Amino acid sequence: MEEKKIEVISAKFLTSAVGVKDSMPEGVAEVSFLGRSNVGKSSLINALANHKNLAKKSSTPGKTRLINFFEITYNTEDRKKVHFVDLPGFGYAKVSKSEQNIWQRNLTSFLENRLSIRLFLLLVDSRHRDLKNDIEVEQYLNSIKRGDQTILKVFTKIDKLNQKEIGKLKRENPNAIMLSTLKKKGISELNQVIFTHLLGQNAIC
Ligand SMILES: Nc1nc2c(ncn2[C@@H]2O[C@H](COP(=O)(O)OP(=O)(O)OP(=O)(O)O)[C@@H](O)[C@H]2O)c(=O)[nH]1
Ligand SMILES: [Mg+2]
Repeated sequence: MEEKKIEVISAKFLTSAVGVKDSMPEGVAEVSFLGRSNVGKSSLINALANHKNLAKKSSTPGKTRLINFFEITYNTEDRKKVHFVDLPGFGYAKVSKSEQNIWQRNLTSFLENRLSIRLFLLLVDSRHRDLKNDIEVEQYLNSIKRGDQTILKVFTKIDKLNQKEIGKLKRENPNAIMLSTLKKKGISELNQVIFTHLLGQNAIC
């Protein structure tokens, strides 16, 4: 049989949830997209799913206020499915403190109790790599991570870096995933990584 690369053949929005209680039933393996507001979470979901407007991207930070579930179907013979979960951005300063606290509680409860999560994708803007907020989120994820879960750091918007800066980023983070949704760089590679992590299979079908 001819081997072919894993690709997403269809993607659809399933539901939005406020927290763990009104989320999709558990069962299908999930990848959670985390990162500060405006880092490019929704754009990345659209790029991976090869779908322009699946997840709403916006120039207004904080657009994604709910937990959004998407069903992703791969081109395997048995049409394997996973869920992509788009989470509200951390560190959005323009909403009131009390609203931020409610988000935070809903979000942490979701991350700590949702058994279906296999992979936490922590998106970090490649231009701003040592922000306190991102470091705190990474530490937090490490503290809640179960044995069957993985945290992967992904550097976004590398089209904003020059060659010298990309070289430095690579030297400092030899195994990191770097991508640009704008230039479609690193997207296919990340799709293979997600498939392998979520379904425990080689990304060849
Ligand atoms: N230059 C560049 N811009 C990008 C890239 N990815 C996303 N953007 C832009 O960054 C902005 C924010 O993108 P979103 O995908 O909405 O970010 P988000 O993380 O979902 O933001 P929230 O929903 O607010 O948490 C948009 O204006 C995108 O067009 C990229 O690879 N390169
Ligand atoms: Mg978003």
